[in-house]
Amino acid sequence: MSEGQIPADPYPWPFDGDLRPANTALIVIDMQTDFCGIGGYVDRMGYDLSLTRAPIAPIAAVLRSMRAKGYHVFHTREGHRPDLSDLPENKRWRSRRIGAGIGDPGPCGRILVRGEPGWEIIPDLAPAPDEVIIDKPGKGSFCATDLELILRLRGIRNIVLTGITTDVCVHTTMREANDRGFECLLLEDCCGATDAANHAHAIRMIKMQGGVFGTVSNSAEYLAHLP
Ligand code: C5J
Repeated sequence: MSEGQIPADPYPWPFDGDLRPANTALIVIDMQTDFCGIGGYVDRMGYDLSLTRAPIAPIAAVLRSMRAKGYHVFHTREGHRPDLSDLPENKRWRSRRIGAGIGDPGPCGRILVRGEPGWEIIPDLAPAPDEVIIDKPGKGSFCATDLELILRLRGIRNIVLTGITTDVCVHTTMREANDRGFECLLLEDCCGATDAANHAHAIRMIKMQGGVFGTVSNSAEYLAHLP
């Protein structure tokens, strides 16, 4: 491992040691009430909220440090237009089938609809005024958004992935970013899934083939070595 690299598995990150605030962004994925709050989408589906709330404190620590050091920070929100014109029929049908219909009313407003209380990012991780917010209709953060354009315009090459859920929106985003040539690091305690085994398997998948989508570290190692 050289100066300027983060200890990670299966390789220290970034691969070439070029880690600077100017070329590196933190992405905080979908830390919305719908995914980790009482009465939100994940709660309505009956999953254990402690799993998707576990990354809140580690993400807050990473956010504090990266903000202080001048790194780029991005946030994403999964959600649909109020008229649901960007909601695929099969996505709605599947969600209704399990009692958490996207677009339907719930305790936090209409589920996964832009502008509703459940769709908001939780106050603990509220974006700062100068941070980029990407609204996405799907699981990946690059699909039908301007994320790639903004990353390229800013000269960002390294991406640190955090948020929920590890196996769905975080993994999809990491795969999309990797295919576009971005150098990806996932912080495992800064992510959570609706199922603990799926979280573990999603982490394991990244480490295959020498780091098939990037590499994996944790917030303590990351913060101890972040220049
Ligand atoms: C899901 C997400 N799991 N943010 N969305 O539907 O991972």
